[in-house]
Amino acid sequence: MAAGFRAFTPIRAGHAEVKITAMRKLFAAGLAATVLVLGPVPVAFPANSAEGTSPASAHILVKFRDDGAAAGTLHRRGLEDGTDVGSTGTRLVRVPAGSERQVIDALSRDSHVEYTEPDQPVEAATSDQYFPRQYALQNTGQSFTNTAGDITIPAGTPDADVDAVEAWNTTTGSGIKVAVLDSGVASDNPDIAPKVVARANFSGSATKAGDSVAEDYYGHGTHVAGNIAATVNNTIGVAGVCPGCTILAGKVLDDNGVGSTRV
Ligand SMILES: [Ca+2]
Ligand SMILES: [Ca+2]
Repeated sequence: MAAGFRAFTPIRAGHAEVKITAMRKLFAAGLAATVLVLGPVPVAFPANSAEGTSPASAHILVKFRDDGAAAGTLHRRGLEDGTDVGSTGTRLVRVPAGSERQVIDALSRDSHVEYTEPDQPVEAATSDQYFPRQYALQNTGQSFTNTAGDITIPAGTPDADVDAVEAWNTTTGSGIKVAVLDSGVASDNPDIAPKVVARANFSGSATKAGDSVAEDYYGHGTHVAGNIAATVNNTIGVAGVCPGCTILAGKVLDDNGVGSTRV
């Protein structure tokens, strides 16, 4: 190998870290950006509710570490067994109205209890079509089926999420540009295309005749960009975790999702 020659290292979307010095230089020249590293695409699809602010409902939710200890633990506090909430393993337990927080505090200190929380009214957090499946953003213990309707995703653990809905009350990332160095971003995707503020093609795939920009014919980059900044509350697609962010679409993987460190 000649001195200074850098080995050609194939990179496939989702499998490896990408080091693209040349591209960084080009992007950095005109754009301040956060550089993403390619990684496995999270299976992120909705959870469609946010906790309301109404307090007392005379019920609380309780999940026990050992369900065999549930009845005894509740009876010692004068509470009934409660009813199962779906297949989550959580119980809906009736408590005296106004005592919800007091009972929760007491049960939270019990070693048999995994978690307990108020049973509060919820309201739709966003109108996005698939937000009810985005349990990574808002996990209410929801169960759902895939778009084909042939796979059922079992209920997860409520609140095992990134608290995206709560975070949006503080910031949606407005003013932040995120560089997605991937297979490009589809210009005809109405949920993410409006968020793309710059595009550059560093891949081996030339823009095809008729394309006004370097398109994403592989799909991975569009998926990643959508997870980041898909338009929220527009009734379509998903909600991005950072819906106020904009996207710098750097196409470094070709139309087969392959690139190299030399770019
Ligand atoms: Ca949460
Ligand atoms: Ca959307």
